[in-house]
Amino acid sequence: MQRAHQPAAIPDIRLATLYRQQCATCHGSERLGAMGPALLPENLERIKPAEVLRVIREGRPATQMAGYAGKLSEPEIQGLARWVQQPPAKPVGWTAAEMRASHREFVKPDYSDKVKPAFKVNDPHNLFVVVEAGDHHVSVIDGDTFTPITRFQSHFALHGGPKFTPDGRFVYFASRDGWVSQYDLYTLKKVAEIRVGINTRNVAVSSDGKWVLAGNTLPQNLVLLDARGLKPVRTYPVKDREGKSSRVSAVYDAAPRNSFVVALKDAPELWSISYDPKAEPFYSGFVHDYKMKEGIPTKGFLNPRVTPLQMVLDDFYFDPDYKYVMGASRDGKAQVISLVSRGKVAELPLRGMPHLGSGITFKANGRLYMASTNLNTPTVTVIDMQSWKVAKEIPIPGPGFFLRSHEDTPYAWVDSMMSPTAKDTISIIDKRTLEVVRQLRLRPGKTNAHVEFTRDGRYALVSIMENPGELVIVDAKTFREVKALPMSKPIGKYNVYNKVTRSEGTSH
Ligand code: DHE
Repeated sequence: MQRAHQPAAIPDIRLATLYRQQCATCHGSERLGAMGPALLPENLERIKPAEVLRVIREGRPATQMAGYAGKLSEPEIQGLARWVQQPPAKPVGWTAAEMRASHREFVKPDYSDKVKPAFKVNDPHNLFVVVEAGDHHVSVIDGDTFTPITRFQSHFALHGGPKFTPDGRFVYFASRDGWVSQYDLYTLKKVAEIRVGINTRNVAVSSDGKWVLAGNTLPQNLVLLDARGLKPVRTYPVKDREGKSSRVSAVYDAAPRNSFVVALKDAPELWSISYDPKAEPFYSGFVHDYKMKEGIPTKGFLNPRVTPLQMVLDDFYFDPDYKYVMGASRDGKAQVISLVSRGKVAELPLRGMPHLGSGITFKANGRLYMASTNLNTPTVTVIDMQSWKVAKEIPIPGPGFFLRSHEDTPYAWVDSMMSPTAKDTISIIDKRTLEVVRQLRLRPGKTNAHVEFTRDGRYALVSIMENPGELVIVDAKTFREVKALPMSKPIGKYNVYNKVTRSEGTSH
């Protein structure tokens, strides 16, 4: 049988040279990223191999990334696409010196509370920050008039919710490849940025507005930054009680407890780091290489305190007082942990793959409930937070990712974006009856997902997560569309007031 002619594969050594010649200026000589994103397997794992190939061949619109079709041969393009998805010959790291060298302060803002927004806006607390993943931009939208105020380029692939200072003036973004940026919503200027790692999970901002904590998976550490200008203050290697390194799953701000909470991906531990200067000292019971020894009293302020867990739990939801945390493991087991007694208080009988991180709380019929989506089961699970029992599994047309509500609406809105057939459906749940009362398909066939309410709960903003996509504004009482703004794959949108007041219907 005659074989079709296959061009000979290009040897790695030639691909490494091609990379140096064609890609290193923007993506860094060690593939750690520079003006362009890092090109390492960890950074590319969320991009389909066919998409990597397409971007090298055709470029990425609205960025500096030009297409190489015509400049490189097809086997060279295919070889490079394969090569950047392989681990590098030498393991990569990110040193403290590299982090410090990446730090840039663009402006020195006047931090006094005399400063007011430099543009016309009725209510600076009703601004929305919209993360547009299609072309890596952020839009700021006036939540009273639904008009765009500004749009600026972000780092590549922001992930997680932007976090705000308590006054709502400064917002912080984290990119998957380690950049943390501070932006001033009053002057509409980027204040500072720093690259804290090669792979970052997310950031949290302390409720006193003084600290930003970033959690990394590469290197496996936490980086504490000064919230005013993002200078690094301290790096915490993430090692468990046996000294074994762990990736960070996420960092959270437990405002009522004046502390950060850190979820670990590889160790059965939960960490709290108090940012209260008057925090009580504690016996660390915690050994690692930054000056803490087992059993030695440790200053409470800015030192990690470990809560041992029975299993690795890495997706969390907190009760409104941050006394309890509900945690889920990768294989779907879930428990309630007390942050006060630092131990397990209940098992949660959940099915599938609960997405506690998307949870909301609400009061109905005299009970406090928590509800969250499930990444592989077409239900919203409602948990009674007094008994820690499942109150109801509400069926929706497909597994959902994001769930949202607001104190001033009786409804919770959930997408089914994990389902190829129902990704265009938003289900509206009545919080009083725990029934789906309405379904919206704002743009049939397209991903309709991630809802956030205006400050007063009167309107819901829904992403059409496509490129080109839209931000659709819907009247939360009549469910009628009132306006749509063109956007480039808007992933998440965040209302300043709902975030800084920790609305029970949104993420914190
Ligand atoms: Fe996220 C938040 C983890 C995939 C969009 N995501 C978070 C948070 C965590 C998390 C821990 C809370 C951090 C915060 O807001 O500070 N996400 C994970 C994963 O482990 C997962 C499943 C796989 C991964 O590769 O990380 C994952 N996330 C996604 C996506 O595929 C999404 C849909 C698109 C994208 O851009 O990556 C996505 N995640 C988001 C968004 C938030 C988020 C929009 C903020 C939600 C909010 O409304 O606050």
